[in-house]
Amino acid sequence: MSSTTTFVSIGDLRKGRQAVSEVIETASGGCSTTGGAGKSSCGSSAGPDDMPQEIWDKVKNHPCYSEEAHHHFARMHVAVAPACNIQCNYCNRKYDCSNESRPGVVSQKLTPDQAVKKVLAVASEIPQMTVLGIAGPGDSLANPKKTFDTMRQLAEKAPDIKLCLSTNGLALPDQVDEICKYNIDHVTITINMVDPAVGEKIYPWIFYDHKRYTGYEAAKILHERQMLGLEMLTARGVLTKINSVLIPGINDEHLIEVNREVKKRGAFLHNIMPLISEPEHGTVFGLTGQRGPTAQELKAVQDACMGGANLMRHCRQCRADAVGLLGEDRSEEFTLDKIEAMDIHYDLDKRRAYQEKVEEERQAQHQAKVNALSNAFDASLLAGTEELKVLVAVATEGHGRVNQHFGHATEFQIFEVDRKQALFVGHRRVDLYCQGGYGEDEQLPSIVSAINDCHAVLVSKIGACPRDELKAAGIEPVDQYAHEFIEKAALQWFADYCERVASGALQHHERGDARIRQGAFTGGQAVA
Ligand code: CLF
Ligand code: SF4
Repeated sequence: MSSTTTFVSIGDLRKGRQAVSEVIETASGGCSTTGGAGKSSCGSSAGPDDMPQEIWDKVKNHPCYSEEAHHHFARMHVAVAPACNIQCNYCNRKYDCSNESRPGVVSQKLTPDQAVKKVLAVASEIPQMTVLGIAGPGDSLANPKKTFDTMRQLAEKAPDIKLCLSTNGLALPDQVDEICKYNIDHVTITINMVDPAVGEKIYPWIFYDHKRYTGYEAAKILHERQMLGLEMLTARGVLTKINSVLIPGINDEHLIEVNREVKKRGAFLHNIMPLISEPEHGTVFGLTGQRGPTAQELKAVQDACMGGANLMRHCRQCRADAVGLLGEDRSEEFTLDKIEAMDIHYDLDKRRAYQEKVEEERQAQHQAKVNALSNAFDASLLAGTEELKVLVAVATEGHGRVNQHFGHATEFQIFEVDRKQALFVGHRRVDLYCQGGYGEDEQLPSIVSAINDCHAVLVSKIGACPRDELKAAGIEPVDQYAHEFIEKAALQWFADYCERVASGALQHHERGDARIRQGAFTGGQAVA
């Protein structure tokens, strides 16, 4: 059953709906005068040419809202929101919010004053930290006093930091005014369904309007509040991202409808994340054996949503107290005792100067990609390769470059490359190969299987043993683009790959069941 507009309103909900139509009609007077959706082509890998300037200004240094920005800019979370007003079957309160965090206890819950001090400490040490998010460990809006106390102080003391929060959406319609008051112009709502029949398999209960609801009724209220909150935010110009947890067999195909419905309501981005359900986390799904999706299943659902709401594919399912670039965690450097000993100096000019340098590097990366596209593909040498499209895995420590040793990678970024573009499509976590200075050969099969749909892996360096193992699995190890920008390197490798295919030196095989045979890398870019 489609769920979007036909439900009977409940009490305040009815008032809320009336309120939102008023807001929509008077949208230009809100905390921002622009609609949230921008032009239809804007999205996580979009640039300034794809969206209005005022939207670009909001996303250009937000590592979650801009795929390009995540190579250069950092975010941090402060764990000031411990309580939650709903129960998700993928969450255990002893762990971080599974919506926004990978499981693992939050090291320290903070008061708003402690949180503000921590933000100023991180800002003075990490000038590329541009975004402060409140993402749990419970729900930010189930703890409105703590959340908005923190935001209010930061809006005054750290005016250059963008404010961001994530919520399950139940309390959202009541808090939109507060969100706008503190200029929180990025909000994430976790929406896993637009049909309560699906929702009741995910949410056993909610606590709403002083009452506990269960089953279908609970999911229906949550759904209506989520849709209403989304409409209210986009009407006020708040950039709104939707997170969805992909739960195989429960909402996988349904997420295509979710994507359609949130696009209709002006969502800026849709981030489809894999369910994490290890039994040791003690969640309902973990204990009942509900599995998460494979990387390939995740990509298939994301691909099926292409053409709808724009997709974010670089999410790292951060902890609720994460600090640093996406995918790295420096929170251990900023524990309360360490902050006490720090000389905190929040220097706005120094931060701006640093961020300008980062912006220059980012433009250089963009230009390198444009140049590679116009120079790398010599049509006369590449006949018959026009339709080729392959995945490559990249080892990177950040700054948008191929700058990590194979053995030091704990994840690979995955790019889909053809003759028109190198498009970031996700990342794959892997076990560390190099431990204590030595390669752990027993890790290799799991690393290879994590990237077994890729044709090549781009690294700054790689040892003889993993190189042989990758080649045997049909994955080309490539280290001659060390420290180059990623897209440029991927496009140049792909141009060479196409040349080898066009000349007959190499036979192209689709990855998956069909593997390139061992020994096929006899020329060109393969690392000898
Ligand atoms: Fe944090 Fe979320 Fe704001 Fe980003 S995270 S509150 S939007 S600043 Fe980002 Fe982390 Fe994914 Fe969240 S990578 S889990 S999407
Ligand atoms: Fe857990 Fe977040 Fe769901 Fe609340 S909204 S139950 S904290 S996953």
